[in-house]
Amino acid sequence: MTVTIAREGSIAVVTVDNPPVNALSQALRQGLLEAVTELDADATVKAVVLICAGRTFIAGADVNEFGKPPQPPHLPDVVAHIEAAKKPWVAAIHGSALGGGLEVALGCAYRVALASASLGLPEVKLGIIPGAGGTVRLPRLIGPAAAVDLVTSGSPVSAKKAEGLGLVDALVDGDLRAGAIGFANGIAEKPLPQPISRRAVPAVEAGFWENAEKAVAAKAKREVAPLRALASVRRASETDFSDAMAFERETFLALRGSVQAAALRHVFFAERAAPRPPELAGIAPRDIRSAAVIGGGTMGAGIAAALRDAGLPVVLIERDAAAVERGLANVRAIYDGSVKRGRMTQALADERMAGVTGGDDYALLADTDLVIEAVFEDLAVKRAVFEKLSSVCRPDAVLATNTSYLDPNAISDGVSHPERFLGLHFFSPAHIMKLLEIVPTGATSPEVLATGFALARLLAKIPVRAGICDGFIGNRILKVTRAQAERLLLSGATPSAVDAALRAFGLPMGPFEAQDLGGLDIAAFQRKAARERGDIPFAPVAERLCSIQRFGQKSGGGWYDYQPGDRVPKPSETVAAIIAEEAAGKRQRVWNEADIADAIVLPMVNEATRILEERVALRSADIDLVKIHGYGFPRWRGGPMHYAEARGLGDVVAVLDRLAADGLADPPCDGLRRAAEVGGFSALER
Ligand code: 3H9
Repeated sequence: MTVTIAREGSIAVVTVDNPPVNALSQALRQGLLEAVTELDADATVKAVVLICAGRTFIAGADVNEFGKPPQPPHLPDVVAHIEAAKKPWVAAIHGSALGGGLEVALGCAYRVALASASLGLPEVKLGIIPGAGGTVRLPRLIGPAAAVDLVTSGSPVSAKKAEGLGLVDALVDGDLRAGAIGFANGIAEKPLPQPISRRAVPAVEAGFWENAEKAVAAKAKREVAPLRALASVRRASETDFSDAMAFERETFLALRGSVQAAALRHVFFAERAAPRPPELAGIAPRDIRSAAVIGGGTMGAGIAAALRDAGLPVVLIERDAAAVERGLANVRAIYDGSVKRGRMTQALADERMAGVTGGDDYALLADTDLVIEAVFEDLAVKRAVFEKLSSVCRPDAVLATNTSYLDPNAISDGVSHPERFLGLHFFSPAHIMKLLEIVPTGATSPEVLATGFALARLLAKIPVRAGICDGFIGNRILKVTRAQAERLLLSGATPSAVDAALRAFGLPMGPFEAQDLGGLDIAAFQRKAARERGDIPFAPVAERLCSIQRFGQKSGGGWYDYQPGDRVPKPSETVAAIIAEEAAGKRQRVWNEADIADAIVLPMVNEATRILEERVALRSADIDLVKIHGYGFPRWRGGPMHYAEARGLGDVVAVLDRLAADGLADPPCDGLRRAAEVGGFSALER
């Protein structure tokens, strides 16, 4: 039974049990409606506690139902019934009261919560707005300013903060059920409080809505839902309850079927599927209780902080005492930064730092469960590290390389017990970036691969399995992005036009701005290594910029010029002259924003399809996660593969054919043509 009723004296306890997160399925909505009717009719009941079994209070509408027509009873009606109940309902909240879950709680006369609980309306993160009175009741309960924050950000607040806002009436210590029953007994004889729907919305200062609109629009960029959510709170504040409810519902239903909502739902489910890939079901990971990092540079320090933040004791190994000190200072700088930004207390930072020890003696790793190598990208240097690790570490210790473009098979050559070796490719800054590419070699055991995924869960990262090729999934696609960007320069586009077009598409930065920020020297170094392997990377302009020491912001100029102390990119005459020389004799055309975005994004999709065909990625959704979490691809577009499918693969093929005919892109690969014929990438996912 999804909804059951028990009695504790004159208090009825309605328990919702709909694993895993008590999402508001049709059966649950029906069960709640019937509970109201039954308890209204029961004269022995004075008050009702609504509580949930399992890990959380109701976490929202059932996202699985969003692709289908809404089934009655509709949630707004269920909430209205609870609000109109003859007995006071008390929502007893643990875990998360989210979306429709919070809306149900807003229908209750009171809300009590464990201090560890959180409450929020995350709908905008799914491309929709609350659809059961969230935008209408919230401003009536906590005022428009706080309601705007909650609804337009989609971020939950802690129960303690919610209590301060007036969203929670009391915090419960210890046993929630007992505490909530105690609270219910305390209010059972009191008159029912005025339903939230009948309360007035407090007035706002002049200009409040205009300012809120500017702030929300600036943050949302091209995402639609946040501004629509704001419009709904505004309507709720300026009109009566039933008109506001109708406006909210209409907006909710319109957005529910939108392209952005479908993309965000796709990402929601892809993110939840990623940590538990079906091919590893039932394979037990090894225990990881201690970790070490070899190399204390930016990457190594970030990885050390990520491991430490997950509660592991960490040893940082460097060449000599001075390098150990520098490495530890790099880790400390990360924690100092967190304290400065208010993300962490000094005491917590000190505690984290106390769990990081440094040394230059590999013997310190004799009993470490996991060692991650993050030294210079040089095969001989890395091999030397693993030779030492092979001789000191336990045979069951997991050994990982953080290489971003060397071949892990070659690095692991000579490692004792090679089944315990794998690639763990973190993204910089490693303590912040969510993506983790997990790269098994030919010898990695399933158990060690499963350990990589378990580690990602521990670190709260999004893991994606990647096969071995130059650049794995993410950097291999990035190479195509950059090559396409240069192709456009040679055919009439400017760096600023390309960057502006990709920002308009939704990326936080264009490819040239991004290279200036990160430094052109890193890619130049990688191209040199690629040439030594016999590849022919395409970067004629970037090569020339590097040859005159234009490495980006750090050298005062790269693709753009920079004034000293100013990071604002200015078009560069030097660069324009180099582009003109390189473009001499090539056909020039006029580019608009949409064509530029197509000429960069669709070749990315083409390369991603090859990656799928070659089984370097197992699922197209994995590629979407890589681009969203590692490279800033707009989440609301669902990632490049979802974007291509939503746009229509036939159209993607046609555009690529046209670009290829003009020499501006590779023609669509066979896999892409095949996927277009059947209308999706699942055909390639074998
Ligand atoms: C809404 O409410 C609209 C209303 O305003 C309008 C109504 C008219 N539906 O994240 P986890 C599954 S919009 C269906 O790993 P955690 C998830 O796929 C909704 N399934 O757990 C996974 O399945 P599996 C607003 C859901 O403990 C399993 O539950 N609500 C839903 O780390 C565990 O998930 C939200 O956006 C759902 N709503 O975190 C809340 N939620 O085991 C989104 C989860 O098969 N959910 N699943 O892989 C969350 O934020 C987290 O799941 C939560 C638990 C914090 C609750």
